[in-house]
Amino acid sequence: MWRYLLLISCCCHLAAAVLHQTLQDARQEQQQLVRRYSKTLHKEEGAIRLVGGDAEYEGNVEVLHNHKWGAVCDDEWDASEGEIVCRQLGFLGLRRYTHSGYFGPAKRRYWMDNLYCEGHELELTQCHFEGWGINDCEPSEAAGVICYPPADLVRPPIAYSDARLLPKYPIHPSSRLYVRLAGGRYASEGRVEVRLNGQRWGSICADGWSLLEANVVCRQLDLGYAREAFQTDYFGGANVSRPMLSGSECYGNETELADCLHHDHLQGIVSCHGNRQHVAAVICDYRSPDLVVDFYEIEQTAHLEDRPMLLMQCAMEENCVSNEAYQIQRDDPSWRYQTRRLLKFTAAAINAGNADFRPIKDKSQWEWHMCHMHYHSMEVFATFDIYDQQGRKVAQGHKASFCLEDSNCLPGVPKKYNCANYGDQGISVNCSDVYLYNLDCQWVDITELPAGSYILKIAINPEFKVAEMSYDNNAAICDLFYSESYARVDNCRLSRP
Ligand SMILES: *[C@@H]1O[C@H](CO)[C@@H](O)[C@H](O)[C@H]1NC(C)=O
Ligand SMILES: *[C@@H]1O[C@H](CO)[C@@H](O)[C@H](O)[C@H]1NC(C)=O
Ligand SMILES: *[C@@H]1O[C@H](CO)[C@@H](O)[C@H](O)[C@H]1NC(C)=O
Ligand SMILES: [Ca+2]
Repeated sequence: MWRYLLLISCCCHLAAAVLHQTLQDARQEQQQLVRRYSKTLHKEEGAIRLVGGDAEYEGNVEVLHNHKWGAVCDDEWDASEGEIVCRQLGFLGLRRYTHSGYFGPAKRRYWMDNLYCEGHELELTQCHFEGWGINDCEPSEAAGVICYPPADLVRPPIAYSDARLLPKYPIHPSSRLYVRLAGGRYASEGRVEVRLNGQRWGSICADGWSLLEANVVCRQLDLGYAREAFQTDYFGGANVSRPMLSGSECYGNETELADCLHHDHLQGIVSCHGNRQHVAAVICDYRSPDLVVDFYEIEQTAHLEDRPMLLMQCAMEENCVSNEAYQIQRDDPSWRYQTRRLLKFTAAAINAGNADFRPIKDKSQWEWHMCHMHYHSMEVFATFDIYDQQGRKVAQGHKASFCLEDSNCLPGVPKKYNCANYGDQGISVNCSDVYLYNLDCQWVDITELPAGSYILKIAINPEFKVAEMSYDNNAAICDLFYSESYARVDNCRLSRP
């Protein structure tokens, strides 16, 4: 009897203590929340907010700099950045990060591009980025988040219904999905119209419409490959053609749009956000480039180098070292004599398509990179990442931009593109652009990586921003063995970024 009472009393104490701790944690959390909100409220430098969503915990990200709000670009935007945003705003965490103007196009100038957060940052402005206002982004590249709703002590948890997180399915086999293009100047372009058996023709919601979906439409219609994917009313908007399908999401290799995922058409769910006039549209073309990673070079050339930071000032300006290096630069007066351990390798991209690969940006918009003395025509051309055996990213190279040129061509194919002297940039059919291991930034900084077995992933055109025939050959996934004195890369295979 006593024992039971004792036990109960113990339990009560314990429960009370836990509750007390929970309440204290919650209170602290709420105070932090209030502090961060007040930062937004009082328009302090570095404040962030979400715009364009249906609830306070979702939207495109905007950041305050010089008393002006600005957008954030989706180049290199992923879960690590989204997590910082959600936590900075006091939400419980990130449900999903969004890109391609998921919550509508950017309405303000871009303040931040190529953000890179390590995960410990408390605010977005503590992460690495190109510098205030430096970007190469179109309005359709706005970055956003959907956070978990806030911890709310007063109100019961919000019962939220988030249309964008509705389950998605392929078109049910009992229905047939017909597809056509309408409103274009040529048969090969227009808004995408669909008809489910028994219903009328309608358009597709613009939200999230990208080259992956557009490629499937062109393939299904025997019109070749997507040259452009638009979210637009240029070929007639939602007034002309009401959306009949939403949430469309293709992997890229589907033969028909019906095989891609969509919101549940059997339940009649059509959920559009962003600009409600805009619908999905494409331009198809039989000619298209197709870059392929040449992994043979990677396996042959991978090796380690310990490089003094003294020799890495350009690389540091271009974000080619891990964040720890910047900390050392700030905190250690003799930082120049410290070294970084680099995994270096040669990588090459071959154009095996039937059209030249050209940068998205016009020459006039290229950025001059003082350090490396050439123009960068494409901000995110390649990514180099290292994952552990559980699939967690443990190191990443920041070699985001390149100057594109014909380094080697098959016999009989003349070289056309050349970076020197403000030359035209691109990769011709049957030519390859080679990035030799001795180039600056052609590495992953692995100084903090413990010895072990890892996966090295090298991807080109990783965000699908330039049209290609296929993206299934744009990445090489390789085994990496690292023993502190040497590194070996082998068993590479082609994959999607
Ligand atoms: C679309 O319809 C809305 C409401 O009926 C109208 O205000 C708008 O002007 C229309 N837009 C176009 C492009 O026709
Ligand atoms: C597309 O690729 C994925 C991943 O490689 C594969 O699982 C799927 O079966 C492919 N689908 C088609 C239609 O080929
Ligand atoms: C590229 O090479 C392939 C295979 O060698 C050949 O069939 C094709 O005609 C070449 N294309 C051009 C434009 O050189
Ligand atoms: Ca490709």
